[in-house]
Amino acid sequence: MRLFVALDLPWPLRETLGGLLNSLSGARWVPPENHHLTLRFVGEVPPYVADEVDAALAAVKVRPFTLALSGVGVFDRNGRPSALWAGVARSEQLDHLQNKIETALRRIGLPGEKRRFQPHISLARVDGVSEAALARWVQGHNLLRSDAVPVTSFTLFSSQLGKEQPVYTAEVDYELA
Ligand code: 2AM
Repeated sequence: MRLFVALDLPWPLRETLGGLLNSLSGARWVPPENHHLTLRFVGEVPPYVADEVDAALAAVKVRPFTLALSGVGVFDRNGRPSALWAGVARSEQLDHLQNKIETALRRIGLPGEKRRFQPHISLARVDGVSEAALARWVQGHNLLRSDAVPVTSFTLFSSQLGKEQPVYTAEVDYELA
C-alpha cells in the first residue's frame, strides 16, 4: 500500500480552495476531492507495516486546534515552476502534530523525513504555464485568507496512482482529543 498521513480539509477551507479552480489556463488542477495537507508521506509499505503505522498513529495524542489558509506559492523543480499551492497561517499546534507523527513513525523504524515540513495544499501542476502568467496569478492571489476553522482529526490515506489523477482513500481517521 502507498500511504500518507494528512489533514482531510474542513469544509470551509475546501470551499475557498474550490473557488480558485481553473483560474489559470494551462495548469493541471487537482480535483477538489483530492485537496489535503500532507503531514507525513509514508510511501509503499507491506500490510504488516501499514498495521504498525496505524497503531503508532492511534497513540498520537494532540489537542484539537484551528487552521486558516494564508497565501499561495510555487514549488520549483530543476529551476522550473512545477506546483502551485495554498499555504496555511503559521501554527505551532500544526507543527506539534506533525512532529508527534514524525517521531511516532521513526519509532517503528520508518526512515526519517529529511525535507523540512512546509505545510501546503497542492492546487495544480504548472509545468505547462508561462512564468509570466504564473507570476501574475500568484500576485493576484497572495492575499488568499480564510477564517480559522477547527481541526479535530487527522487521517491515514492510501493512494492509488493511475494515468489520470491519483485516487486517495481515507483509511483511518484519528480524533484529536
Ligand atoms: P505534494 O502535494 O506536494 O505533491 C500524496 O502523494 C501526498 O504526499 C501529496 O500531497 C504529496 O505532496 C505528498 N508527498 C510527500 N512526499 C512525497 C514523495 N516522496 N512522493 C510522493 N508524494 C509525496
